[in-house]
This record gives sequence, structure tokens and C-alpha cells, in this order.
Amino acid sequence: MNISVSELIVRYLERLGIDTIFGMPGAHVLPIYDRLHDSSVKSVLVKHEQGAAFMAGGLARVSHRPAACIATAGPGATNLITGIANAYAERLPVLAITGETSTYIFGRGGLQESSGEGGTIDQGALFASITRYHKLIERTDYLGQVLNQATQVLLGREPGPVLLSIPYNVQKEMVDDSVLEQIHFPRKAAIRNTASVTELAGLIRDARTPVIIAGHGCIQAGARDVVSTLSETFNIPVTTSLKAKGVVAEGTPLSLGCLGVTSNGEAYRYLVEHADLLVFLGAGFNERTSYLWDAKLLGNKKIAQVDRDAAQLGRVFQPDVAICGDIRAVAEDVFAALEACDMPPKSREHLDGHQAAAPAAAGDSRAAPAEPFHLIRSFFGELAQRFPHNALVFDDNIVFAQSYFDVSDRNHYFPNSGISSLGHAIPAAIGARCYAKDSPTFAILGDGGFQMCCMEMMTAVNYGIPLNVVVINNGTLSLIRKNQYQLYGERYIDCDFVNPDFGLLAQSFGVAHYRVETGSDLDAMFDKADLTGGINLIEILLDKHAFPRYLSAR
Ligand SMILES: Cc1ncc(C[n+]2csc(CCOP(=O)(O)OP(=O)(O)O)c2C)c(N)n1
Ligand SMILES: [Mg+2]
Repeated sequence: MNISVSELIVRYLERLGIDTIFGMPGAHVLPIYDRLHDSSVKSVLVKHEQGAAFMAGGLARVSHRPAACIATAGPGATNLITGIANAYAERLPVLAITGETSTYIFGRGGLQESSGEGGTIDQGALFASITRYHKLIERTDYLGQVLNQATQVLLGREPGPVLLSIPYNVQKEMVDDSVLEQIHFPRKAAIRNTASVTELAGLIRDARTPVIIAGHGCIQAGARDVVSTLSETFNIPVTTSLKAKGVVAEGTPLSLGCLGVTSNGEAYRYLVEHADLLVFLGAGFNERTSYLWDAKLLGNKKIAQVDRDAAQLGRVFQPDVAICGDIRAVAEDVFAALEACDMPPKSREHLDGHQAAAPAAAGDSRAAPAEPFHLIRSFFGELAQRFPHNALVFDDNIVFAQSYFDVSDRNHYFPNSGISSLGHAIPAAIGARCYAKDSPTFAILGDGGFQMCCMEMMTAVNYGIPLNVVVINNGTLSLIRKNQYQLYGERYIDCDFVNPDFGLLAQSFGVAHYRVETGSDLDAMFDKADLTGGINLIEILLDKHAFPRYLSAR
């Protein structure tokens, strides 16, 4: 049957299982919007296309499925860029559909033309380095092949964003709907282990104080339970990267918490003082996790590394054993090998001593009100207690959560780890909530970041999407202020600013507002606010002179 290309694109979205598309119409994408009317795909109108890309990213991150955004030619497409770049860095399967001027006016200076012809801006070039596949679809004869290639990227083992840019006239052309049959859905192939599981099991057997460093690869591989079992059965403590917080429930005896320059330093201390074997499971060793590649972390230790991506093996350190393979499968094999050789659990002597010497656990800090972060600390403590299992927490601040937020093994914590762009948390949380419809959803961010994307709160209002925005009101770009204090002799420039009245802002948005200045304000907020079904703007006050003690690299 003959259908328009626009209709075909909408059917393609349905085939991918996409039920929500985030975006803003413009004349050059109206044919596709028109076809959305009669489809199962619901469109969500955003305030800025950057928000649409972040929303799609948030949805993909929570659902592990493709998500989509749509924008018009020219400025619509360029506004998507930061969000798509973030999806690229996070390897999220985000499909961006953009319009373009009609092919027959390419190069003649059409309104918002971004074909790259005749000196116009070139969408393809702009997106080339932030997508895994991009195509300006100028004809229909290869449409099936293009959609198939897009599918392989979106559903493949190493997903990433895809841009399909479709000129206005092409959107209105007719094609046979059998084009859709050319799309193949890739199967998730199990990768074979290429190195010796027995060798890794041997390293663990011979170690006195092994530590697992769990990364996001454990979450991607669905390996949380296996890692926990490995840890508990053999008394192997686990520390995680920021993105893998909660792979083993934090606050439990074998969790060392998070490893990284902005964390409380406990995991670092254990690694340096006690560990004799580090087992990296799907974890990178980036600037933050590695404390700027601190040699003490790896020194005098055996190192094992398991990653599904061969390119990660040995990228920043030399492992004694490296295994390229599915993390869950390798962890299961290692567990079986250790059971088969009757390995006794490791002694907890060092771990117990280490934990006894550690400062009080996060979350009980109202005991120390003089401490400038006590409200934030208490907030995270309450959050962990009240929503131990099903909250979605999108966090652009990350510094505080790394020390104060105990993530349970089922709590979903999403740090802004992609390209670390301000303005991410609110739209990403909105996108995630469109998928996880019963999960209390939090966007945590600073007041600088808030003002980059706060209008997307109105998107939540427009569609009745429950959301809790927690803004840390310190009237400054704290990280910048901290750097200027530590590294530039207190020569402050362009860090402080005046905030809007958040109460009035919330009122004008029609959402609830809570101003948290004291511990009792915080208690009152937790008691009164509908954090599951409402839309709330929660403002936590913080002295602008207070910042965590860690030192930024530059
Ligand atoms: C889009 C973007 N621009 C600039 C930065 C650089 N940057 C990193 S943190 C920061 C300050 C953030 O201030 P705020 O959101 O108020 O959070 P605070 O540090 O005060 O808690 C800035 C400007 C960035 N990460 N992203
Ligand atoms: Mg701030």
C-alpha cells in the first residue's frame, strides 16, 4: 500500500516501540507532525529543542530502549545539539528527526535551510561527530536501507544517537509501506569470553584483600545481583563509579561507596591502605574516578579488568588479566569457578577496621547543624529512606550525592555524567517519568543550571507529569566560585548572581513551592509535599561561601 514518507516515519517509530516523541514543530516538519495525529505515538511539546533531546535521553536511559525527539530545520536542529551530544557521550539510543528545506531549493537560500548547499549551515556536518549515524534523506529509493541502518545503531550492542533529516518535499512523497519490511531487528548476541576466567578466579583466590570496582557496565549487563552474590559469598567489598552507584546497595557492610574525587574519600582510603587486587567490572578509570590517575590507587596491586568493549581493556592502565565479555556472564563464570575450588570467604578484618575508623554514615547529619551542608545531607538521607526502591533521581550537582546519598540496589540514580551540561536534570527527569509512570522523580540541580532549563517545568505542567525539582539556592555558580577561590586568589568574576523569587516563580507556574532553610522546613516539606504525584519546586538554601573541599583539576 502506498503511504507518505511522513506516515512511514511514524510507523517506523511505532515499530521501534517508541510511544512518546519530544519536540517542537516548525513548518519544515509539519507533514510528520500531521501524521502523529492518528498514531499511538504521543507528542510532547517542549520549550526549547535542547529539552527535547535531553528528555529523549532521559527516557532512553531509564527504559534501555530507543527514544525520539523531533525539530524543524535550521535553528530547531541546532538547538538539539547539546542534548544529542549528551546522548552520544552516554551511548543512548536517541533518534532525532529533523526537517529540511525542499530538495529543489537547496542552495538557493531557503528560509532556515541547513542542507549545507550554497554556503548554508550543514546539519549533517554539525551532527557528524555526535551521532553514530546521520543521513539527509534526499530520495526515497534507499529509505528502507537507511531505516535499517538507523535500527542497527539504535538497537545494537553499542547504541548511540541517530539523526534522520528529511526535506519537506520528501516527507510528502509516496512510498510503498513494504519498505518497513527491510528493517531487521538485531539480536543481542552474547559475546564469547576471550581470556581465561580461571586465571581471574585464581587471582581472586590468591588475593588477601580483593576489591571489586563496579562500573556502569554492571548495570548495562543486568549484573547487579551476580556482583552482590559474588561480594557477599566471598566477603569482597565493592566500590563503584559515580554512574554505578547502588550496584551493591550503599550503606551495607560490603559497600565501600563511591570512588571519585568528589566522594567522601572512604573507598579511596581502603584501596590505598588495604587492597591487594582490584577487579574492574565494566568500569572506566576516568579523571574523576581515578583521582586524576593517582598512582597510589593502582600501585602494588594486581589488576583484573572485565569489559564488554575490547577498546576499554588496557586503555588507561595495564591489567594483569583482561577479559572481553558480557559482565554478567563473566561474573557468573568466576563465581562458579570460585565455588568449584571451595574458596573460603575473605577475612573481614581490614574491612571492619576500616569501617570502624570511618566518619559517621551519610544521612544522620542533623547532629551537626554547624556543618554548612547539613540540609542537603539530611535531604539525601530522607530521600534514601523514604524512597528506597523506586525513585528516579536525575542529579546535575553530583558532588553532594556522591557523599551523602546511599543508593539502594534498586534505587535509580542518574548523575549528569555525559557531557556534564548544565540544564540537563529537569528535562531528563521529565523524559524518564514519561516511561516510569509510577516512580517518584527528582531533578536535583543548582540555581545556575536551573535558570538554563526551568521553563521545561511548564512542559511537566502542561502534560501533568509529576516531578520534583530540587534547586540548591546559593546565588552563585559554586563550582566556578570554588575554583576562583582555590586557584585564582579569590578574584571572583561572573559567578555570583541574583535569583528570581522561586516562590513567585512556582506560583506563576502553578506548582507547589517549598523553601528549605532549616531542618524543620525540610521535615515539613517531606511531610506535606506530594512527592509522587505532584509537581514541586523545592528550594534548599546554601551559603554561597560553602563548597566541598575537593580540588578541581583546573
Ligand atoms: C552548559 C554548561 N555551561 C557551563 C558549564 C560549566 N559549569 C560547570 S558547574 C558550573 C556552575 C553551576 O552552578 P549551579 O548550577 O548554580 O550549581 P552550584 O555549583 O552552585 O551548586 C558551571 C558554570 C557547564 N557544565 N555546562
Ligand atoms: Mg548555584
